Amino acid sequence: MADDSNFVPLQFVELPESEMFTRARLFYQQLQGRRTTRQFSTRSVPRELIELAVSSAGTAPSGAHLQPWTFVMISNSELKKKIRTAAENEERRFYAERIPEAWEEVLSPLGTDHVKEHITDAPWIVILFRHSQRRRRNGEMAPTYYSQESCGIAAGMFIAAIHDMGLVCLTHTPSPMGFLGEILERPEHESAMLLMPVGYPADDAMVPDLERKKLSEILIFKE
Ligand code: IYR
Repeated sequence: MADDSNFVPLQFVELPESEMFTRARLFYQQLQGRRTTRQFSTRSVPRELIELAVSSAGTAPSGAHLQPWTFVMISNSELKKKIRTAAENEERRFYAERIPEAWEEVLSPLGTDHVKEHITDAPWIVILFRHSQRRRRNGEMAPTYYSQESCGIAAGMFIAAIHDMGLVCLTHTPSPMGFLGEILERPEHESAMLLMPVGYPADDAMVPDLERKKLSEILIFKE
């Protein structure tokens, strides 16, 4: 058992149940309005807004509290162009040669292709790097734990924060994305996991007419 001196009292504020219901409904309603967007306006967005979303993401729980993530925020046009070119080169091969039939079956209704305008249109590109290892104070490398889960949770919190502040984002996964670590000069133990353009949607942005699964399809009760 850890030494008590490592612990502080939990700052828990209990809410009346009626307020819990009100908040829970509002939160759901707010998230229900989120849509992944592929067409971005070039309109600028203050850097501090995106920094706040990264701060929110950084509150995510993580395996052994190792916080195995680095977020790289890019607004530099030259760098965005370089990343877009590299992503499109990979994606061109993916769509033309590598895409398995079963994958094409579920992707074609979404109308995606190798052209990635969002990388240069969006004012900010946020790239989430997952740490597969950590560096000890003495410089030695040691494992991280549940880094996929931890980064997945952090990404979800980032996406929710972006939506909540009234902006949109796309969870883009150029495949493979090793080029991002090279271009952004990240250390070997960090691998790019998500590339997220963030900003305002284009005036004529369209999204697929999707339906979300009903609660009864995603939830099983054992009472
Ligand atoms: N990485 C490709 C393909 C792609 C894969 C999935 I799964 C998507 O939901 C959407 C696209 C691309 O970004 O186009």
